Amino acid sequence: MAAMAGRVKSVTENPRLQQCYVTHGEAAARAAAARTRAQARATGEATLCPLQPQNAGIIVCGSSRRSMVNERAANTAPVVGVVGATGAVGVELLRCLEQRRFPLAQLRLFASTRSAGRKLVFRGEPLEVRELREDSFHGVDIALFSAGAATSRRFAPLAVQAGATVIDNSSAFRMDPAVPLVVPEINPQALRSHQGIIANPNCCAIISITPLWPVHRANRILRLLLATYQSASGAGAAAMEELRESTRACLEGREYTPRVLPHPYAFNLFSHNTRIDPATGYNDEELKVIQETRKIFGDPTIRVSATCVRVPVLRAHSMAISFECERPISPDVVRELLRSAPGVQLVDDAERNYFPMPKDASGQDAILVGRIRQDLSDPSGRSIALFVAGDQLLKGAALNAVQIAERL
Ligand code: NAP
Ligand code: 2RA
Repeated sequence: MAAMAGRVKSVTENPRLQQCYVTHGEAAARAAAARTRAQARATGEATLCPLQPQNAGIIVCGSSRRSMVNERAANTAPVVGVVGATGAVGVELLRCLEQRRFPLAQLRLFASTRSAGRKLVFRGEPLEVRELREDSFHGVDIALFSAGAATSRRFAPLAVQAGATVIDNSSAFRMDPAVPLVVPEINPQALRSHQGIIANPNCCAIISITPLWPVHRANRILRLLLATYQSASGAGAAAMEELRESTRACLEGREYTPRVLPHPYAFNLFSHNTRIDPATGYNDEELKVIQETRKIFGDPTIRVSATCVRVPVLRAHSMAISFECERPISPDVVRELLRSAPGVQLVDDAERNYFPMPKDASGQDAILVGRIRQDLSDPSGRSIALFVAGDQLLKGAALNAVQIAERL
């Protein structure tokens, strides 16, 4: 969270917000106040959140219907809502907020009716999960969504209307030109243009291109080929359970009928469980990596191809990557560029045959990168092959979202 400094301003002093309240009502004024706060944070100026319920005090304005609302005390920490708090990503969002000591006025947890009433522990205290409803966002400043694209499409606009800034882990808004798609290590400047919703990219896109960004800046990448080895947790908590259960059944010689994923998972691997696009033959996961790479890099000309595969690993995705640069490039130059790259850790020990593994990447913030070598299929010396492993629940989802929230 950017440090709050400078003069404190409230809606009572801000004629634009007062007028907005009078003309358009509380929800619109709250949205405008949220935008003002974001701008103020970007410029280092502090504001009050006067339309939030936990602010004490009174502001008086000229609406004929509602002339008074509660104004908060000068509390600049936001109220954060986590939508999908009980899921594989949701649980990690809570951990990231806790471990990174994210400043909070309040944390509210939401899920479906199935989990309403459940308690999750946050900072040592049990917090009740509430059913997500249309009026859930009253007083929420930042809403972290990880409950699938359908839920985001329905509820994210309501959250924005209520004054929240949404950081969405689903694919619902990623390719919307009005929505920034952000990896803080790559394109933090895109956050400046948000209009209430910020999209967190696809996990494979984040994990594969974060280490490539320093290379792209030094020697433009023209073409990128990748093959993924995606873990069960990428398909949610239920898929992790299916991997455990089916493996147990297989070892005990019992029949197991898959319920979550389309194919037997134990001691097997299969093409990613998303729809195949009839026009291209690529599945949706592969198309996301292709399109999102272009948007995040701000380079519509980069040529990308991907083959996405689900493997029987519980956590952390891996990728074999090959890329072609504009000019010749050596493995040593890539190693040097990555040694100081943010969010990246080199694991490239040829002597011990020790390279990135999902086991090592699990629970780690950093994306592990190794097996850096010249791609021998390109005699021009412009291509490099490497291997990465990254925790897709963390950098591929929860951590990236919290890093974005820290910049608001
Ligand atoms: P998950 O483990 O299946 O969890 C889904 C969460 O959403 C649960 O908390 C569930 O609540 C909640 N939910 C489902 N339907 C809901 C509804 N109608 N209203 C409110 N809450 C609802 O899935 P996940 O893996 O965490 O993925 C969540 C989102 O993050 C997806 O959009 C996914 O594409 C995205 N994502 C996932 C990963 C990953 O590695 N898993 C990475 C990047 C992005 P209940 O407990 O009540 O069912
Ligand atoms: C996966 N794209 O299938 C997901 C993670 N969101 O692994």
